[in-house]
Amino acid sequence: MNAASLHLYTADTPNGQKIPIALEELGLGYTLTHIDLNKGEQKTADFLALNPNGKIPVLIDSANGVTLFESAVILTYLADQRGSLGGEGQAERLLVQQWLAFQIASVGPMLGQLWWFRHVPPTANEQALERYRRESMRLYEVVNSQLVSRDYIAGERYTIADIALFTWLRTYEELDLDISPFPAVRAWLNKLAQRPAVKRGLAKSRQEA
Ligand SMILES: N[C@@H](CCC(=O)N[C@@H](CS)C(=O)NCC(=O)O)C(=O)O
Repeated sequence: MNAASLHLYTADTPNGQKIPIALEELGLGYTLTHIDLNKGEQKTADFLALNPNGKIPVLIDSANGVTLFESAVILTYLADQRGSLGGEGQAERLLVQQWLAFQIASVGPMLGQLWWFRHVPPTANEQALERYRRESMRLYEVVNSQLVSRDYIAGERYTIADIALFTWLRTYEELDLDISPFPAVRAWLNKLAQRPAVKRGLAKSRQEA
């Protein structure tokens, strides 16, 4: 891997924002193609050749002949290549992977469904909204219960697991969720939002930088 060899396909969504943030944190240069999800660019034949699942993000590292989809795997690849942000020692590395899996398997799907049921159907499906709202609040509580006694989700070090959870948990206003019962999550969100690399990564996702 070298800076010139990295090309990212992404969009301004929680899964899409994670990778520019990690690349900025790791100080890696990269080129970037924005995929217009509303136009269905993620379902074109060219894109499906990169990711048969038709979703962003996708990272190509031409120096290593690697094409990767699934954001947790891309984050792990970048952290491994750089020897940074992936946790130190087996115990911490496993904790990072555990919280990454929790984000991918639970936080993303539940908050994603809540977003869809809030913003897309012309008439509200109250049962679906209630189910995904309750489950989302429960997941905020899980994260809050950890952050009351540690600085970051996997311990005292900032890692790719924080990045993955951050881009999702910061969307509470769009989801109409009241996070006042979770002060540790709010403080952690504010802390991460102030990191220069996080600001740069979000701006890149929005095509502002
Ligand atoms: N588990 C995947 C989820 C990827 C994902 O859902 N991407 C969304 C944007 S956040 C997407 O491409 N949606 C467009 C579609 O499904 O057509 C990951 O973490 O990379």
